[in-house]
Amino acid sequence: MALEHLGSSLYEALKKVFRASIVDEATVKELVHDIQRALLQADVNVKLVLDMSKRIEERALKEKVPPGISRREHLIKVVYEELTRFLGEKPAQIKMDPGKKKVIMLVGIQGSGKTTATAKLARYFQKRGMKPALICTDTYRPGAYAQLQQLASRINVPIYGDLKTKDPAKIAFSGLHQFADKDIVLIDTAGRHKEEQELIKEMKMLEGNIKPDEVMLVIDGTIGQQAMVQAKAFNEATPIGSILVTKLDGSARGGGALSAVAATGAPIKFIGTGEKIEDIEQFIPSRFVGRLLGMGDLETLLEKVREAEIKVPEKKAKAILSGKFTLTDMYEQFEAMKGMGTFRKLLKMLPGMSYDIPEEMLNMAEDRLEKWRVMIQSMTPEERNNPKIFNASRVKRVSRGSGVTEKEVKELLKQYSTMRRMLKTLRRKKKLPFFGKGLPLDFK
Ligand SMILES: Nc1nc2c(ncn2[C@@H]2O[C@H](COP(=O)(O)OP(=O)(O)O)[C@@H](O)[C@H]2O)c(=O)[nH]1
Ligand SMILES: [Mg+2]
Repeated sequence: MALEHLGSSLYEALKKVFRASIVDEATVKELVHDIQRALLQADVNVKLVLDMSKRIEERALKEKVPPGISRREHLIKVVYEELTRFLGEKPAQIKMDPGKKKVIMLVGIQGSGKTTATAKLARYFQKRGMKPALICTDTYRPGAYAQLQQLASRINVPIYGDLKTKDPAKIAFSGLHQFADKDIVLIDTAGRHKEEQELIKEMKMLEGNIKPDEVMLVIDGTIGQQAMVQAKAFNEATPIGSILVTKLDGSARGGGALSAVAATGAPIKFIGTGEKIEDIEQFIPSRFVGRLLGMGDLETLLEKVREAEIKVPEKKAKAILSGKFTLTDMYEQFEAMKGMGTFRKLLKMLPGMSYDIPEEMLNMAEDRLEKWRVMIQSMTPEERNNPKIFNASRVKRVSRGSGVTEKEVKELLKQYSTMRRMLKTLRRKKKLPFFGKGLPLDFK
């Protein structure tokens, strides 16, 4: 799924922020760069990309971080907000007046997905307890009525059509008359025009005749940035217009279409995400962004960041990097790994993403942690800070004091010196190193 691809590259970018040892200007710049690349790959307009990334950078670097949230959380929040703003701030709703029938007419060029969308919408409203009905006014394409009829029968929704007349307005009138008792009537139209101007003209003519409550333009999401032209013309031509962007499942250009439409200010109300009748959803920018990033809303996202964030004071991180690494530090690192369970779950939420934390590392951390805690507690502060002083009698004492074998104490000390050695070799790197097989040492 194309948008999923955009989502996973955006999430890859954020993951770096989750894992950076410190969040500084370089982190922000790298993130902005990664986001730019992800959006450009999804065919989003260059100017839009630059505008948005500039805003992210400015806000992340200049805004005062509110008390109670970390710089890291603030950065994620800024990204989330700017992505949401970029896709249109408020969700556009279909307003239903109780007791009053709603008539929605769907227009769009041939193949954009009108007929499918008509049935999808019927299903959408049916599921929400309303009584929908369909009218097919496509007298142009052979088989148009049969296509809609087939979809309608699958969801058990009544349909009106008339194969004997070529007059779409006449069909619509008869259908509306027949469906007087329905909550919502969806009118499918013929869309033979490749030309936007012609399409808009015909839409206006039909609209003038039928007088629907709402005209919904169906735009094929695979056309990428070109969607802008249609959305703009439409938005200018009709004050009661809304937009449904289809095929956001199959296209590498989905991000382009969506952002192009959003940029025109035309309200996107629904998106189509597959060929099946159920593959439709209301377009709620903030939720959509959350899903793109693999998380629900901003709060859930921040919660995840907090879970992933382990507070290792910067001073301490620096001390470790400069070569001071004690048993206490090591213990804290493994304690920190306990939080990895949630972090791992989070990473797995995005389909198609595999982030492999070796299973044995996690298990080891959890199983042994308790023992290590006891062993380290049985040590003197001097031993903890300078494990080099351990000799046979000290090992024996700790083993007795903590109820483990001497072998286990030695193992702990061996783990410690292995980690210490690794840290030494990685000392010059800016970020805190990884140990084991790709297990981050910390997430601060
Ligand atoms: N993958 C995918 N295909 C879609 C979607 N919406 C419509 N289609 C397909 O696009 C083609 C044209 O759809 P149709 O509804 O007949 O378009 P119309 O000519 O505008 O009425 C059909 O093969 C549909 O199955 C969508 O959201 N995702
Ligand atoms: Mg059709």
